[in-house]
Amino acid sequence: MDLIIDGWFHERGELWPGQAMSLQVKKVLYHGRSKFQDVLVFESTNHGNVLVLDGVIQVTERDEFAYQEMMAHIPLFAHPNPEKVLVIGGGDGGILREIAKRPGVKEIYICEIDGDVIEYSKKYLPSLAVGYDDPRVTVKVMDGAIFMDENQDNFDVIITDSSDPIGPASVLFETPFYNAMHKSLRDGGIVCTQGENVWLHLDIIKPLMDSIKQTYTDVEYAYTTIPTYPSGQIGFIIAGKNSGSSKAPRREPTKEQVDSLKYYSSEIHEAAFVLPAFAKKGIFGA
Ligand code: JFQ
Repeated sequence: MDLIIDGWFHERGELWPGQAMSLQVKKVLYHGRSKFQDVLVFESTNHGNVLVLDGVIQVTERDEFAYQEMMAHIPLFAHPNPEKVLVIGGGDGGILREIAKRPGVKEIYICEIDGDVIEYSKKYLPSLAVGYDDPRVTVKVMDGAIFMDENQDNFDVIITDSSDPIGPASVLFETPFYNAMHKSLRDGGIVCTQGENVWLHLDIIKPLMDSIKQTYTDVEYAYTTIPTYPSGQIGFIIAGKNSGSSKAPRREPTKEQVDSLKYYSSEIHEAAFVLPAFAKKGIFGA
């Protein structure tokens, strides 16, 4: 399928039938195949540089902060004292950039399976890949499940910044992966994972959340708004290992952090868990 027609990139996908996000292309910066997927990076007319994997928009420079900030700071501000953090996926580095804003964090690990995503993000998405420059970061180009198996009882927060459940990331939406994260968490730890969209994917979200309730103590759902993801929003599954609820932040951002944040605030942390009635019913029942 042609991704770019008449100078416009169209994001068509099995997971959002009958709709497509389109962005106008100024210049293709890279297009090739990694060991795992099709990788496209283009400069858009109005959204900065854009990373696309297997035809699906991963980030645009214009709105990526709405996702990365919320995905990182909801679990980090919900946890009383996160010192050791693991990121699975997230090869663009944006989540690392956000975690690095927290001085209390001592060690940050990232497991990205596709080294090409890291390489091309460093080249074309420097404002995200700056996350790799933090000295607390250790990079593992490997399968996150294997790394977690080798590192049990180890992390305060695990963030799974994955692509959609079609292709290389599909295992990340299954119960065994959540069991592996649970084993790799310290007591009191929190996981935050890419949780798709309530307009499109209640059939994926509900059974997954129901099943992980058998392992995790606190299973909650929050969302952010982001114009270039399907239907303009994306959710997060947030689950704890005896953490208590993550709905209220346990600390406020410092003045310096507030200055560096464009989307996250203590107010929006709490608001993000308030779901429209249909979504609340669809995920948690009546
Ligand atoms: C950004 N760091 C990773 N994650 C992007 N449909 C996903 C990409 C595909 C989308 C949902 C989010």
